[in-house]
Amino acid sequence: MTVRAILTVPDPRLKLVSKPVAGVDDDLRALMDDMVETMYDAEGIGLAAIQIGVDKRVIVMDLSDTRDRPRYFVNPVVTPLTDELKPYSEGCLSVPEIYDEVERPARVKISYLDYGGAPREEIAEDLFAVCIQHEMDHLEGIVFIDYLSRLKRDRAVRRVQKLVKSKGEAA
Ligand code: K1U
Ligand code: ZN
Repeated sequence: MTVRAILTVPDPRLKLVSKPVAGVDDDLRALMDDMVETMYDAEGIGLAAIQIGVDKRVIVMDLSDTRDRPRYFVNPVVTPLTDELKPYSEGCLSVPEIYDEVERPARVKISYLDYGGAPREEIAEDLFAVCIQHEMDHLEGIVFIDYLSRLKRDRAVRRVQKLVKSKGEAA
């Protein structure tokens, strides 16, 4: 398993709409293994394939305290089950050190293929609902700062560029 580089804003690849995968095979499982390794290394709770530059509709997530329960969502489809919107202060590994509130449906249904390629359906609430909708947005080329005002978004991008530059210089 390999830790891959995570793209940060304003990388244009983060705007791509990811493509459905034909099915789950060993190559796709190797990609998902790398994604989980990358998510753990970055101390995130979720990751979409496009964040490591791969435009496939694949998401990994681990919401456990023990960081040993990875979950895999291939070709996910999310359907809101309520009009109730809940705010949450979101973060993103592609927008490091920036947090801001986004409102999303509080309860959703997720249909997807799992690590073994089996079709699954489940209901998500709370942080699970927030995270899967945030990751689904990545598959559509949307980053959470796109929901903020232009002023906030531009400021976030500038801060990330400065952070990435300073880390590059220190390396
Ligand atoms: O997509 C990503 O970059 C992963 C992102 C997932 C996410 C976190 C919080 C709300 C929505 C989506 C992260 O893992 S950000 C870093 C993080 O671990 C975190 C941030 C805020 C709350 C909980 C966790
Ligand atoms: Zn994100």
